[in-house]
Amino acid sequence: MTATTLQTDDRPLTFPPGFVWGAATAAYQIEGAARDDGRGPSIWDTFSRVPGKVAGGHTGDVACDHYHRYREDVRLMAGLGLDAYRFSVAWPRVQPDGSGPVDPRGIGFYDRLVDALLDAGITPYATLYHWDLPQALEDRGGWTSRDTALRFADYTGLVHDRLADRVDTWTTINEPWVAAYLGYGSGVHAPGRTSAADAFRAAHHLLLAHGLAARRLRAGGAERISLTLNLAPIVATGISGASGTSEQDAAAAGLIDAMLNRQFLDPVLRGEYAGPVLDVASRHGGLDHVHGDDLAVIAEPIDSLGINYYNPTYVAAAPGTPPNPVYPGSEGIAFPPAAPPHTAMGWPIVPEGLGDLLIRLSRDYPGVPLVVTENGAAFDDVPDPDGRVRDGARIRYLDAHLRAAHAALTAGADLRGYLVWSFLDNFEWAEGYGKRFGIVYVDYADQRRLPKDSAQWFRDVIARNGLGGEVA
Ligand code: IFM
Repeated sequence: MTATTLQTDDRPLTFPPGFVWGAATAAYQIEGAARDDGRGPSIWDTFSRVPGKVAGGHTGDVACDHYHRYREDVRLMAGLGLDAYRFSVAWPRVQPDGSGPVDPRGIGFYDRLVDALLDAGITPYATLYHWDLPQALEDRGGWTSRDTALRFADYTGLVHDRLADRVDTWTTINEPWVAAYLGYGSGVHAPGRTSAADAFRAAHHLLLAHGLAARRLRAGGAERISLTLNLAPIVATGISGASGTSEQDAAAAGLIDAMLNRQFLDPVLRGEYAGPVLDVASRHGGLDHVHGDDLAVIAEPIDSLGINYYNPTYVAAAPGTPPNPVYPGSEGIAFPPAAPPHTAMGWPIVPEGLGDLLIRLSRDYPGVPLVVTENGAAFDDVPDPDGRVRDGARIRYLDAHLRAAHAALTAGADLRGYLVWSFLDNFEWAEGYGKRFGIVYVDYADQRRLPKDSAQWFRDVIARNGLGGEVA
Protein backbone atom coordinates (compact mmCIF):
# COMPACT_ATOMS: atom_id res chain seq x y z
CA MET A 1 0.00 0.00 0.00
CA THR A 2 1.07 3.59 -0.49
CA ALA A 3 1.65 5.27 2.84
CA THR A 4 1.00 8.98 3.28
CA THR A 5 2.36 9.35 6.77
CA LEU A 6 0.61 12.08 8.72
CA GLN A 7 2.56 14.30 11.08
CA THR A 8 1.56 14.59 14.74
CA ASP A 9 2.82 16.58 17.71
CA ASP A 10 2.02 16.68 21.42
CA ARG A 11 -0.54 19.47 21.53
CA PRO A 12 -3.88 18.99 23.31
CA LEU A 13 -6.54 17.80 20.93
CA THR A 14 -10.22 17.01 20.98
CA PHE A 15 -12.16 14.26 19.24
CA PRO A 16 -15.54 14.88 17.59
CA PRO A 17 -18.68 14.95 19.76
CA GLY A 18 -20.10 11.45 20.16
CA PHE A 19 -16.74 9.74 19.59
CA VAL A 20 -16.97 6.36 21.35
CA TRP A 21 -14.33 5.45 23.93
CA GLY A 22 -14.10 1.89 25.09
CA ALA A 23 -12.12 -1.18 25.95
CA ALA A 24 -12.19 -4.74 24.68
CA THR A 25 -11.71 -8.31 25.86
CA ALA A 26 -12.59 -11.79 24.59
CA ALA A 27 -14.35 -14.69 26.30
CA TYR A 28 -11.63 -17.34 26.37
CA GLN A 29 -9.02 -14.79 27.39
CA ILE A 30 -10.78 -13.62 30.55
CA GLU A 31 -13.81 -15.69 31.59
CA GLY A 32 -12.31 -18.86 33.04
CA ALA A 33 -15.09 -21.10 34.44
CA ALA A 34 -14.26 -23.46 31.61
CA ARG A 35 -16.50 -26.24 32.88
CA ASP A 36 -19.18 -24.23 34.66
CA ASP A 37 -22.85 -24.30 33.78
CA GLY A 38 -22.60 -26.82 30.98
CA ARG A 39 -19.97 -25.05 28.86
CA GLY A 40 -18.62 -27.44 26.24
CA PRO A 41 -14.96 -27.70 25.28
CA SER A 42 -13.63 -25.33 22.65
CA ILE A 43 -10.66 -25.79 20.34
CA TRP A 44 -8.63 -23.63 22.74
CA ASP A 45 -9.37 -25.96 25.67
CA THR A 46 -8.04 -28.81 23.57
CA PHE A 47 -5.10 -26.99 22.02
CA SER A 48 -3.85 -25.45 25.25
CA ARG A 49 -3.50 -28.96 26.67
CA VAL A 50 -1.17 -30.08 23.89
CA PRO A 51 2.33 -29.95 25.40
CA GLY A 52 4.42 -27.13 23.98
CA LYS A 53 1.60 -25.22 22.30
CA VAL A 54 1.08 -22.53 24.94
CA ALA A 55 3.87 -20.89 26.93
CA GLY A 56 4.08 -22.26 30.44
CA GLY A 57 1.40 -24.86 29.68
CA HIS A 58 -1.18 -22.18 30.52
CA THR A 59 -4.86 -22.67 29.75
CA GLY A 60 -7.98 -20.50 29.94
CA ASP A 61 -9.47 -22.70 32.68
CA VAL A 62 -9.45 -19.89 35.23
CA ALA A 63 -8.07 -16.88 33.31
CA CYS A 64 -9.28 -13.69 35.06
CA ASP A 65 -12.28 -15.49 36.54
CA HIS A 66 -14.39 -12.80 34.92
CA TYR A 67 -17.30 -15.25 34.75
CA HIS A 68 -17.61 -14.90 38.52
CA ARG A 69 -16.18 -11.40 38.91
CA TYR A 70 -17.92 -9.53 36.09
CA ARG A 71 -19.75 -7.23 38.50
CA GLU A 72 -16.48 -5.98 39.98
CA ASP A 73 -15.06 -5.62 36.47
CA VAL A 74 -18.05 -3.62 35.26
CA ARG A 75 -17.69 -1.35 38.29
CA LEU A 76 -14.07 -0.69 37.31
CA MET A 77 -15.17 0.07 33.73
CA ALA A 78 -17.76 2.50 35.04
CA GLY A 79 -15.08 4.16 37.16
CA LEU A 80 -13.10 4.85 33.99
CA GLY A 81 -16.15 6.30 32.26
CA LEU A 82 -16.10 3.84 29.34
CA ASP A 83 -18.80 4.54 26.76
CA ALA A 84 -18.61 1.01 25.34
CA TYR A 85 -17.29 -2.38 26.34
CA ARG A 86 -16.53 -4.93 23.64
CA PHE A 87 -16.80 -8.53 24.86
CA SER A 88 -17.20 -11.79 23.02
CA VAL A 89 -19.81 -14.47 23.53
CA ALA A 90 -18.41 -17.98 24.01
CA TRP A 91 -20.15 -20.19 21.48
CA PRO A 92 -19.49 -23.33 23.61
CA ARG A 93 -21.38 -21.76 26.54
CA VAL A 94 -24.43 -21.06 24.40
CA GLN A 95 -24.38 -24.29 22.37
CA PRO A 96 -21.98 -26.64 24.14
CA ASP A 97 -21.44 -28.81 21.06
CA GLY A 98 -22.01 -26.13 18.43
CA SER A 99 -25.57 -26.96 17.45
CA GLY A 100 -28.96 -27.59 19.00
CA PRO A 101 -30.84 -25.59 21.59
CA VAL A 102 -29.40 -22.79 23.70
CA ASP A 103 -28.10 -23.75 27.11
CA PRO A 104 -30.00 -21.27 29.30
CA ARG A 105 -27.19 -21.28 31.87
CA GLY A 106 -24.60 -20.21 29.32
CA ILE A 107 -26.62 -17.46 27.70
CA GLY A 108 -27.70 -16.43 31.19
CA PHE A 109 -24.19 -15.17 31.87
CA TYR A 110 -24.36 -12.74 28.95
CA ASP A 111 -27.85 -11.67 30.03
CA ARG A 112 -26.45 -10.69 33.40
CA LEU A 113 -23.33 -9.08 31.93
CA VAL A 114 -25.38 -6.96 29.52
CA ASP A 115 -27.72 -5.89 32.31
CA ALA A 116 -24.78 -4.92 34.50
CA LEU A 117 -23.24 -2.89 31.67
CA LEU A 118 -26.47 -1.07 30.91
CA ASP A 119 -27.04 -0.34 34.60
CA ALA A 120 -23.56 1.22 34.63
CA GLY A 121 -24.32 3.33 31.54
CA ILE A 122 -21.94 1.35 29.31
CA THR A 123 -22.99 0.30 25.81
CA PRO A 124 -22.42 -3.42 25.18
CA TYR A 125 -20.60 -4.26 21.93
CA ALA A 126 -21.06 -8.00 21.42
CA THR A 127 -18.67 -10.04 19.27
CA LEU A 128 -20.05 -13.43 18.31
CA TYR A 129 -16.82 -15.26 17.53
CA HIS A 130 -13.39 -14.64 19.01
CA TRP A 131 -11.76 -17.98 18.19
CA ASP A 132 -13.36 -20.40 20.70
CA LEU A 133 -14.95 -22.81 18.24
CA PRO A 134 -16.83 -25.68 19.93
CA GLN A 135 -14.54 -28.72 19.74
CA ALA A 136 -17.46 -30.82 18.47
CA LEU A 137 -17.53 -28.69 15.31
CA GLU A 138 -13.77 -28.96 14.83
CA ASP A 139 -14.20 -32.72 15.06
CA ARG A 140 -16.54 -32.42 12.07
CA GLY A 141 -14.05 -30.37 10.03
CA GLY A 142 -14.02 -27.04 11.83
CA TRP A 143 -13.74 -23.97 9.62
CA THR A 144 -12.62 -26.09 6.67
CA SER A 145 -16.20 -27.37 6.56
CA ARG A 146 -18.91 -25.24 4.97
CA ASP A 147 -21.36 -26.57 7.54
CA THR A 148 -19.56 -24.63 10.30
CA ALA A 149 -20.60 -21.37 8.60
CA LEU A 150 -24.23 -22.55 8.61
CA ARG A 151 -23.97 -23.55 12.27
CA PHE A 152 -22.52 -20.11 13.05
CA ALA A 153 -25.50 -18.39 11.44
CA ASP A 154 -27.88 -20.44 13.61
CA TYR A 155 -25.89 -19.67 16.74
CA THR A 156 -25.94 -15.97 15.82
CA GLY A 157 -29.71 -16.05 15.53
CA LEU A 158 -30.05 -17.71 18.94
CA VAL A 159 -27.82 -15.18 20.69
CA HIS A 160 -29.44 -12.26 18.92
CA ASP A 161 -32.95 -13.43 19.84
CA ARG A 162 -31.94 -13.49 23.48
CA LEU A 163 -30.02 -10.20 23.70
CA ALA A 164 -31.51 -8.06 20.90
CA ASP A 165 -33.73 -6.13 23.28
CA ARG A 166 -30.61 -4.70 24.96
CA VAL A 167 -27.71 -5.03 22.50
CA ASP A 168 -27.72 -3.18 19.19
CA THR A 169 -24.04 -3.28 18.23
CA TRP A 170 -22.90 -6.66 16.90
CA THR A 171 -19.61 -7.86 15.50
CA THR A 172 -19.81 -11.20 13.74
CA ILE A 173 -16.20 -12.38 13.75
CA ASN A 174 -12.94 -11.14 15.21
CA GLU A 175 -9.83 -11.34 12.98
CA PRO A 176 -10.72 -14.10 10.51
CA TRP A 177 -7.15 -13.92 9.13
CA VAL A 178 -5.75 -15.03 12.49
CA ALA A 179 -8.35 -17.77 12.93
CA ALA A 180 -7.59 -19.14 9.44
CA TYR A 181 -3.87 -18.64 8.96
CA LEU A 182 -2.57 -19.13 12.52
CA GLY A 183 -5.17 -21.79 13.29
CA TYR A 184 -5.08 -23.82 10.08
CA GLY A 185 -1.95 -22.58 8.24
CA SER A 186 0.98 -22.19 10.63
CA GLY A 187 -0.66 -24.09 13.49
CA VAL A 188 0.50 -21.75 16.25
CA HIS A 189 -3.13 -21.21 17.28
CA ALA A 190 -5.97 -23.67 17.79
CA PRO A 191 -6.81 -26.03 16.24
CA GLY A 192 -3.13 -26.28 15.26
CA ARG A 193 -3.46 -27.50 11.68
CA THR A 194 -0.68 -26.81 9.19
CA SER A 195 -2.12 -26.79 5.68
CA ALA A 196 -2.26 -23.81 3.32
CA ALA A 197 -5.26 -25.38 1.56
CA ASP A 198 -7.09 -25.72 4.88
CA ALA A 199 -6.26 -22.10 5.71
CA PHE A 200 -7.82 -20.84 2.46
CA ARG A 201 -10.93 -22.94 3.00
CA ALA A 202 -11.16 -21.73 6.60
CA ALA A 203 -10.76 -18.09 5.54
CA HIS A 204 -13.56 -18.41 3.00
CA HIS A 205 -15.90 -20.17 5.40
CA LEU A 206 -15.21 -17.55 8.08
CA LEU A 207 -16.17 -14.88 5.54
CA LEU A 208 -19.25 -16.85 4.56
CA ALA A 209 -20.13 -17.24 8.25
CA HIS A 210 -19.82 -13.48 8.61
CA GLY A 211 -22.13 -12.86 5.65
CA LEU A 212 -24.75 -15.39 6.75
CA ALA A 213 -24.66 -14.05 10.30
CA ALA A 214 -24.91 -10.45 9.08
CA ARG A 215 -28.04 -11.39 7.10
CA ARG A 216 -29.49 -13.15 10.15
CA LEU A 217 -28.78 -10.12 12.33
CA ARG A 218 -30.27 -7.75 9.75
CA ALA A 219 -33.40 -9.88 9.42
CA GLY A 220 -33.71 -9.83 13.21
CA GLY A 221 -33.58 -6.02 13.22
CA ALA A 222 -30.02 -5.48 14.47
CA GLU A 223 -29.09 -1.82 14.17
CA ARG A 224 -25.30 -1.91 13.89
CA ILE A 225 -23.54 -4.85 12.26
CA SER A 226 -19.81 -5.05 11.97
CA LEU A 227 -16.85 -7.29 11.24
CA THR A 228 -13.46 -6.81 12.88
CA LEU A 229 -10.29 -7.35 10.87
CA ASN A 230 -6.66 -7.30 11.91
CA LEU A 231 -5.16 -4.95 9.34
CA ALA A 232 -1.68 -3.59 8.84
CA PRO A 233 0.13 -1.34 6.42
CA ILE A 234 2.50 -3.53 4.42
CA VAL A 235 5.70 -1.61 3.93
CA ALA A 236 8.20 -2.47 1.19
CA THR A 237 11.70 -2.29 2.53
CA GLY A 238 15.16 -3.44 1.48
CA ILE A 239 16.32 -6.89 2.54
CA SER A 240 18.44 -5.46 5.35
CA GLY A 241 15.45 -3.51 6.59
CA ALA A 242 16.99 -0.34 5.18
CA SER A 243 15.14 1.99 2.85
CA GLY A 244 15.99 1.92 -0.83
CA THR A 245 13.39 -0.35 -2.32
CA SER A 246 13.15 -2.02 -5.70
CA GLU A 247 10.17 -2.85 -7.88
CA GLN A 248 10.49 -6.41 -6.60
CA ASP A 249 10.13 -5.19 -3.01
CA ALA A 250 7.01 -3.28 -3.99
CA ALA A 251 5.57 -6.37 -5.70
CA ALA A 252 6.28 -8.42 -2.57
CA ALA A 253 4.45 -5.81 -0.48
CA GLY A 254 1.51 -5.93 -2.91
CA LEU A 255 1.20 -9.68 -2.55
CA ILE A 256 1.32 -9.65 1.26
CA ASP A 257 -1.16 -6.77 1.31
CA ALA A 258 -3.51 -8.93 -0.76
CA MET A 259 -3.06 -11.93 1.53
CA LEU A 260 -3.47 -10.08 4.83
CA ASN A 261 -5.71 -7.11 4.11
CA ARG A 262 -7.47 -7.42 0.76
CA GLN A 263 -8.33 -11.10 1.25
CA PHE A 264 -10.99 -9.91 3.70
CA LEU A 265 -11.64 -6.29 2.75
CA ASP A 266 -12.37 -6.93 -0.93
CA PRO A 267 -15.00 -9.67 -0.52
CA VAL A 268 -16.81 -7.83 2.29
CA LEU A 269 -16.68 -4.32 0.87
CA ARG A 270 -16.44 -4.97 -2.89
CA GLY A 271 -17.96 -8.42 -3.31
CA GLU A 272 -14.88 -9.89 -4.97
CA TYR A 273 -11.62 -11.62 -4.18
CA ALA A 274 -8.40 -9.81 -5.13
CA GLY A 275 -6.64 -11.39 -8.12
CA PRO A 276 -3.47 -12.35 -6.23
CA VAL A 277 -5.54 -14.17 -3.58
CA LEU A 278 -7.31 -16.22 -6.25
CA ASP A 279 -3.94 -17.02 -7.90
CA VAL A 280 -2.33 -18.23 -4.70
CA ALA A 281 -5.44 -20.10 -3.51
CA SER A 282 -5.77 -21.91 -6.82
CA ARG A 283 -2.20 -23.19 -6.34
CA HIS A 284 -2.99 -24.36 -2.78
CA GLY A 285 -5.94 -26.72 -2.88
CA GLY A 286 -8.03 -24.89 -5.46
CA LEU A 287 -11.23 -22.90 -5.18
CA ASP A 288 -13.96 -25.51 -5.22
CA HIS A 289 -15.07 -24.34 -1.79
CA VAL A 290 -16.13 -20.96 -3.25
CA HIS A 291 -19.72 -21.45 -4.39
CA GLY A 292 -21.80 -19.42 -6.83
CA ASP A 293 -23.40 -16.73 -4.72
CA ASP A 294 -21.06 -16.81 -1.71
CA LEU A 295 -19.56 -13.43 -2.53
CA ALA A 296 -23.00 -11.82 -2.64
CA VAL A 297 -23.65 -13.20 0.85
CA ILE A 298 -20.25 -12.08 2.13
CA ALA A 299 -20.84 -8.57 0.79
CA GLU A 300 -23.99 -8.07 2.87
CA PRO A 301 -23.67 -4.37 3.80
CA ILE A 302 -22.17 -3.65 7.20
CA ASP A 303 -22.65 -0.55 9.31
CA SER A 304 -19.06 -0.19 10.45
CA LEU A 305 -15.73 -1.89 10.02
CA GLY A 306 -13.74 -2.80 13.13
CA ILE A 307 -9.99 -2.39 12.85
CA ASN A 308 -7.47 -4.06 15.11
CA TYR A 309 -4.14 -2.33 14.61
CA TYR A 310 -0.87 -3.21 16.31
CA ASN A 311 2.00 -2.64 13.84
CA PRO A 312 2.94 -2.56 10.16
CA THR A 313 4.48 -5.57 8.42
CA TYR A 314 7.77 -5.06 6.58
CA VAL A 315 8.57 -7.10 3.51
CA ALA A 316 11.38 -7.36 1.00
CA ALA A 317 11.98 -9.40 -2.14
CA ALA A 318 14.50 -12.14 -1.29
CA PRO A 319 14.83 -14.77 -4.02
CA GLY A 320 15.29 -18.26 -2.62
CA THR A 321 13.50 -17.58 0.67
CA PRO A 322 11.07 -20.41 1.57
CA PRO A 323 7.41 -19.44 2.11
CA ASN A 324 6.32 -18.14 5.48
CA PRO A 325 3.57 -20.58 6.61
CA VAL A 326 1.20 -17.76 7.53
CA TYR A 327 1.45 -16.31 4.03
CA PRO A 328 0.96 -19.02 1.40
CA GLY A 329 2.55 -17.86 -1.83
CA SER A 330 5.31 -15.95 -0.05
CA GLU A 331 8.21 -17.85 -1.65
CA GLY A 332 10.99 -15.36 -2.29
CA ILE A 333 9.71 -12.85 0.25
CA ALA A 334 11.52 -11.97 3.48
CA PHE A 335 10.05 -10.25 6.53
CA PRO A 336 12.96 -8.14 7.82
CA PRO A 337 12.80 -7.32 11.52
CA ALA A 338 11.73 -3.78 12.29
CA ALA A 339 13.89 -1.28 14.14
CA PRO A 340 13.18 -0.59 17.85
CA PRO A 341 11.25 0.43 19.85
CA HIS A 342 9.28 -2.77 20.40
CA THR A 343 6.63 -3.88 22.87
CA ALA A 344 7.05 -6.98 25.06
CA MET A 345 5.57 -8.98 22.16
CA GLY A 346 8.55 -7.89 20.05
CA TRP A 347 6.17 -5.85 17.88
CA PRO A 348 7.48 -2.53 16.55
CA ILE A 349 5.83 0.61 17.86
CA VAL A 350 4.71 2.59 14.81
CA PRO A 351 1.78 4.88 15.62
CA GLU A 352 1.82 6.48 12.14
CA GLY A 353 0.86 3.06 10.79
CA LEU A 354 -2.59 3.50 12.33
CA GLY A 355 -3.08 6.87 10.64
CA ASP A 356 -1.87 5.48 7.32
CA LEU A 357 -4.25 2.54 7.61
CA LEU A 358 -7.28 4.70 8.40
CA ILE A 359 -6.53 7.01 5.47
CA ARG A 360 -6.01 4.08 3.11
CA LEU A 361 -9.30 2.46 4.17
CA SER A 362 -11.21 5.71 3.69
CA ARG A 363 -9.65 6.13 0.26
CA ASP A 364 -9.93 2.56 -1.03
CA TYR A 365 -13.16 1.49 0.69
CA PRO A 366 -15.18 4.69 1.11
CA GLY A 367 -18.58 4.82 2.72
CA VAL A 368 -18.08 2.54 5.70
CA PRO A 369 -17.61 4.11 9.13
CA LEU A 370 -14.49 2.89 10.95
CA VAL A 371 -14.01 1.95 14.59
CA VAL A 372 -10.66 0.98 16.10
CA THR A 373 -11.84 -2.10 17.98
CA GLU A 374 -8.37 -2.99 19.31
CA ASN A 375 -5.14 -1.12 19.82
CA GLY A 376 -2.73 -1.48 22.68
CA ALA A 377 0.52 -2.98 23.83
CA ALA A 378 2.00 -5.59 26.12
CA PHE A 379 4.74 -4.45 28.47
CA ASP A 380 6.38 -6.23 31.40
CA ASP A 381 4.28 -4.52 34.06
CA VAL A 382 5.08 -5.12 37.69
CA PRO A 383 3.28 -3.44 40.59
CA ASP A 384 5.53 -1.26 42.73
CA PRO A 385 5.65 -2.01 46.47
CA ASP A 386 2.92 0.61 46.91
CA GLY A 387 0.65 -1.44 44.62
CA ARG A 388 0.79 1.06 41.77
CA VAL A 389 1.56 -0.06 38.22
CA ARG A 390 3.54 2.74 36.58
CA ASP A 391 3.08 1.85 32.93
CA GLY A 392 4.27 5.06 31.33
CA ALA A 393 5.37 3.16 28.22
CA ARG A 394 1.77 2.08 27.58
CA ILE A 395 0.50 5.63 28.11
CA ARG A 396 3.01 6.92 25.57
CA TYR A 397 2.00 4.14 23.17
CA LEU A 398 -1.72 4.90 23.47
CA ASP A 399 -1.21 8.66 23.32
CA ALA A 400 0.84 8.40 20.14
CA HIS A 401 -1.68 6.09 18.46
CA LEU A 402 -4.57 8.37 19.38
CA ARG A 403 -2.69 11.31 17.90
CA ALA A 404 -2.22 9.35 14.68
CA ALA A 405 -5.91 8.42 14.66
CA HIS A 406 -6.86 12.06 15.22
CA ALA A 407 -4.63 13.19 12.37
CA ALA A 408 -6.39 10.68 10.11
CA LEU A 409 -9.76 11.99 11.27
CA THR A 410 -8.70 15.52 10.48
CA ALA A 411 -7.58 14.34 7.05
CA GLY A 412 -11.06 12.93 6.41
CA ALA A 413 -11.12 9.36 7.77
CA ASP A 414 -14.60 8.48 9.08
CA LEU A 415 -13.43 7.19 12.46
CA ARG A 416 -16.20 6.83 15.03
CA GLY A 417 -14.53 5.26 18.06
CA TYR A 418 -11.46 3.79 19.73
CA LEU A 419 -11.39 0.74 22.01
CA VAL A 420 -8.22 -0.07 23.85
CA TRP A 421 -6.94 -3.65 23.96
CA SER A 422 -7.30 -4.71 26.61
CA PHE A 423 -9.39 -3.84 29.61
CA LEU A 424 -7.72 -6.58 31.71
CA ASP A 425 -4.43 -8.45 31.49
CA ASN A 426 -5.44 -11.83 30.11
CA PHE A 427 -4.62 -15.12 28.40
CA GLU A 428 -2.58 -14.04 25.39
CA TRP A 429 -3.19 -17.23 23.37
CA ALA A 430 0.04 -19.11 22.57
CA GLU A 431 1.94 -16.69 24.85
CA GLY A 432 -0.13 -17.62 27.91
CA TYR A 433 -0.38 -15.14 30.77
CA GLY A 434 3.16 -13.78 30.40
CA LYS A 435 2.17 -10.92 28.10
CA ARG A 436 0.16 -8.19 29.78
CA PHE A 437 -1.95 -5.98 27.50
CA GLY A 438 -4.38 -4.69 30.15
CA ILE A 439 -4.93 -1.18 31.42
CA VAL A 440 -5.99 -3.05 34.55
CA TYR A 441 -3.38 -5.35 36.10
CA VAL A 442 -4.53 -8.82 37.16
CA ASP A 443 -2.70 -10.62 39.93
CA TYR A 444 -3.37 -14.19 38.85
CA ALA A 445 -2.47 -15.55 42.31
CA ASP A 446 -5.47 -13.93 43.99
CA GLN A 447 -7.37 -12.33 41.08
CA ARG A 448 -6.87 -8.83 42.49
CA ARG A 449 -7.41 -6.06 39.92
CA LEU A 450 -5.13 -3.02 40.01
CA PRO A 451 -5.96 -0.25 37.53
CA LYS A 452 -2.63 0.76 36.03
CA ASP A 453 -1.55 4.36 35.52
CA SER A 454 -2.75 3.94 31.92
CA ALA A 455 -6.28 3.29 33.20
CA GLN A 456 -6.27 6.57 35.09
CA TRP A 457 -4.83 8.30 32.03
CA PHE A 458 -7.52 6.76 29.80
CA ARG A 459 -10.21 7.94 32.23
CA ASP A 460 -8.91 11.50 31.75
CA VAL A 461 -8.83 11.07 27.96
CA ILE A 462 -12.47 9.97 28.02
CA ALA A 463 -13.48 12.77 30.37
CA ARG A 464 -11.96 15.45 28.14
CA ASN A 465 -12.84 13.62 24.90
CA GLY A 466 -9.26 14.09 23.82
CA LEU A 467 -5.64 14.40 24.81
CA GLY A 468 -3.89 16.85 27.03
CA GLY A 469 -0.45 18.18 26.17
CA GLU A 470 1.80 16.37 28.57
CA VAL A 471 2.38 12.61 28.54
CA ALA A 472 3.93 10.49 31.31
O1 IFM B 1 -5.03 -10.77 22.40
C1 IFM B 1 -5.23 -10.55 21.04
C2 IFM B 1 -6.71 -10.52 20.72
O2 IFM B 1 -7.35 -11.67 21.13
C3 IFM B 1 -6.91 -10.36 19.24
N1 IFM B 1 -6.14 -9.26 18.72
C4 IFM B 1 -4.76 -9.16 19.08
C5 IFM B 1 -4.62 -9.27 20.59
C6 IFM B 1 -3.12 -9.15 20.99
O3 IFM B 1 -2.40 -10.19 20.41
